[in-house]
Amino acid sequence: MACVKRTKVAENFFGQLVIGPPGSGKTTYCGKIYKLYKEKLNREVAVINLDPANENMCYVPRIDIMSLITVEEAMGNLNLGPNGALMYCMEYLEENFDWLLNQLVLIKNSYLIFDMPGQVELYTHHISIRNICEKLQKLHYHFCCVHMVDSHYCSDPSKFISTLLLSLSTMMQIGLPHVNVLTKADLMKKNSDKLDFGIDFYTDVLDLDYLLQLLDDGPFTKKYQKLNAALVGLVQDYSLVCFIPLNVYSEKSLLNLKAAIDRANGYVYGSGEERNIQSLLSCAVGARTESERFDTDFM
Ligand SMILES: Nc1nc2c(ncn2[C@@H]2O[C@H](COP(=O)(O)OP(=O)(O)O)[C@@H](O)[C@H]2O)c(=O)[nH]1
Ligand SMILES: [Mg+2]
Repeated sequence: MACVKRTKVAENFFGQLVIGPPGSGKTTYCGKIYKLYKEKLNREVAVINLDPANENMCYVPRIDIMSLITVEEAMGNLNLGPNGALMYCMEYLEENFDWLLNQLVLIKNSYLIFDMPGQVELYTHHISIRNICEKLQKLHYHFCCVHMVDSHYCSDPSKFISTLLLSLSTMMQIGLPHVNVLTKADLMKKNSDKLDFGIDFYTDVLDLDYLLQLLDDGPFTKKYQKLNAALVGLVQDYSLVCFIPLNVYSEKSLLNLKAAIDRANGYVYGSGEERNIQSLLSCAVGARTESERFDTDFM
């Protein structure tokens, strides 16, 4: 008689944490990708707002931190400024983790999209969001960070090197799989004649020696040649940062990003959604699929 070993398979949950500086396009993206998943891809999906100062939600959140606490309340009750109040709200959420979890467990079989607050210090050195993610990971929530940065920062070498450092330090601090995104790629393409390099220079981040030359010649940064070399060297040594361009108004662009995110958080393996041999193979070697190769058609 065949001996069948029964093991209880834990339920897995998948999703993405949409992070990035204020105004980078997080909320707009959450609204658009929610619609795409739901209406075009038939994926059960829920958006969760964890930004306690979110003003322009273009979706109906399934869970909303603003019903627990808002930045305005924290400012008024504790006499804090906007940044301090936001930090407080995230610490309050960490203390009230059960408030979040009790609602999350009610959302069955849905892919989760978290619209996160924008202050960068929450991801570069504050600990609450990292702690919340760690707790959820232990409960079989498989997330990746979708880190949105405005492509406007490509317009100036010193802004671009800051962007690279921000992305790198966020990747280190949060410790989740990461997909870095250059948002508003439509505007980037429109203004590409004003950029120092071709668009793929900013997305692929392969050879920063050219950037170093510009920094060393810049009116402000030429004073700091050793520092410039050290910063560029740091980014190159880690060799972790590259970007996917996103024009949120283009379906092709959203699908291109979706493919990378599905691989980063493991959704492509763990869900019942049709698996694509090509993407599995390319994931195994860490490559991009043909359709994900840099393509300016959609920008
Ligand atoms: N042209 C263009 N504008 C965008 C894009 N994504 C977002 N925006 C605009 O950027 C602004 C800030 O977006 P929002 O989603 O509120 O940013 P958040 O603060 O990161 O949540 C809004 O006016 C959006 O319409 C894009 O891909 N292209
Ligand atoms: Mg927002």
